[in-house]
Amino acid sequence: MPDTPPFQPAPTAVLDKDLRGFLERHRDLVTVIGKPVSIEHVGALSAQSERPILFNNIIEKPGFRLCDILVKHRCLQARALGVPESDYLRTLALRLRQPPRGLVTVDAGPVKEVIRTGADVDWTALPVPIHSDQEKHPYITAMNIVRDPETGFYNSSHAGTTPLGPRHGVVSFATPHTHRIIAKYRRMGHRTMPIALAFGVHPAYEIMANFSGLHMDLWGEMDMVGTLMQMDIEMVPCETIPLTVPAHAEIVVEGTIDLDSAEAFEGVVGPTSYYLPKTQTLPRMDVSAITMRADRPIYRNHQSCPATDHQVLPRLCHEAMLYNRLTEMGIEVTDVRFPTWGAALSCILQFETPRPGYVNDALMASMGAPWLNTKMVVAISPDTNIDDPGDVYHAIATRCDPARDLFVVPATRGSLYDPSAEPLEGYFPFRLVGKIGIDATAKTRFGKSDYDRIYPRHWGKVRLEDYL
Ligand SMILES: [Mn+2]
Repeated sequence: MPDTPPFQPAPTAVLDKDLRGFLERHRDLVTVIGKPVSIEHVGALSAQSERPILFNNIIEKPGFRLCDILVKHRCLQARALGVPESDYLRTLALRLRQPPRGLVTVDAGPVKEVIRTGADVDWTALPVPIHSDQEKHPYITAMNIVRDPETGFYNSSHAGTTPLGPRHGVVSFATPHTHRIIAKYRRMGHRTMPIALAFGVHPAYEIMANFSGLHMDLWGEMDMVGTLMQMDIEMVPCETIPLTVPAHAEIVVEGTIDLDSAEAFEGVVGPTSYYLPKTQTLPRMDVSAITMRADRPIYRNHQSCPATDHQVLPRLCHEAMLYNRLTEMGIEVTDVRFPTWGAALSCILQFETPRPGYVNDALMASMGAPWLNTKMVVAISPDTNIDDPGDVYHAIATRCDPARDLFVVPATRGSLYDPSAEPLEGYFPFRLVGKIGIDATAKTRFGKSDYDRIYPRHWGKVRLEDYL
């Protein structure tokens, strides 16, 4: 008999089909800004919010609303999946192990209430903010959809996109999977690749769209959204390209990537909050249609610095995949976290050590992950508060003997966004860096009770605010 029964997530409340339904259902968490706000100030204001924020009155863009900060914290991520916070990670991990539900094509949907094609198309009319004081151009962070020309699977990512005119711009494809799909189009003799940007979808779409890793020929991210949400995902055909798009999105931009183009472009705001890489060579995108809702469509922004959804969202499926890898070893995982304050370079593993030896294997499995986000991996015990950087630091300071409880691996794949990593001559923008694994778990070697944390008498029971 297994020690624990197989995990069954709590029955999911039927999720909302769209972003506006999600925002309405979770209005207890949403900060609604009714005062007039300049598009210039949207980024700095969004980044001060820990919760979903909705701007109803953008001075320069009266026809639109804008929202951000949908998944920054666990409590928000759990809302996106419709499960209690305590069930969130293992629910995501379980659903990623299930077969793709696929997509349902329908004839019509709210995203088709307004259709603009030809000379009526102008994507600079959308409320696209400039994200940092280093950038000269507005920066689109929407979910994009491309189709693998061999398998037909719908791949999604959030490639940063810069509008440079009413109907053209450049796209920074960061995920290796999209590069492979582009290579397939080229190999098959195509000069262009159809692409759609979907703005304002339920946040569960975005969690799935940010998957990156080992699914290559099993499915595309879009094919798994219904698996994650436990519902059919309705897609409508595009007006000008042979793709389907989420019928319940707020806004969709249709276009093509010019596969012969390579435009020099200045850098990007990396999730490390540095302006790296400083220069890029990017393909051109030509826009052929915009469709959207009629009633003040909600533009979804992902403010990219300093600590926002940008650090968190692309790492949520990583956490679930690491959960699965550690669980395969027989570890009962309490949590896996790429904390916002880890700059997308660090990961924290939290578990009770079954016996000596597990921690280093767990650290190695995570340090050797497919992505470039595990430069510094820290293992902690369940009594360390993973939400508190100070508590994690305390565990490193008190539970790790650097002479025996950490190890460094030289010369591994570095992040493009890590200024400490060595730029690789001839392989721009790739970099080389070492990795560190830190065992900051409670150990029993000098006496079990040595690691019991102590707190004041009545801690957590008496509250200062009751005496103010
Ligand atoms: Mn993919």
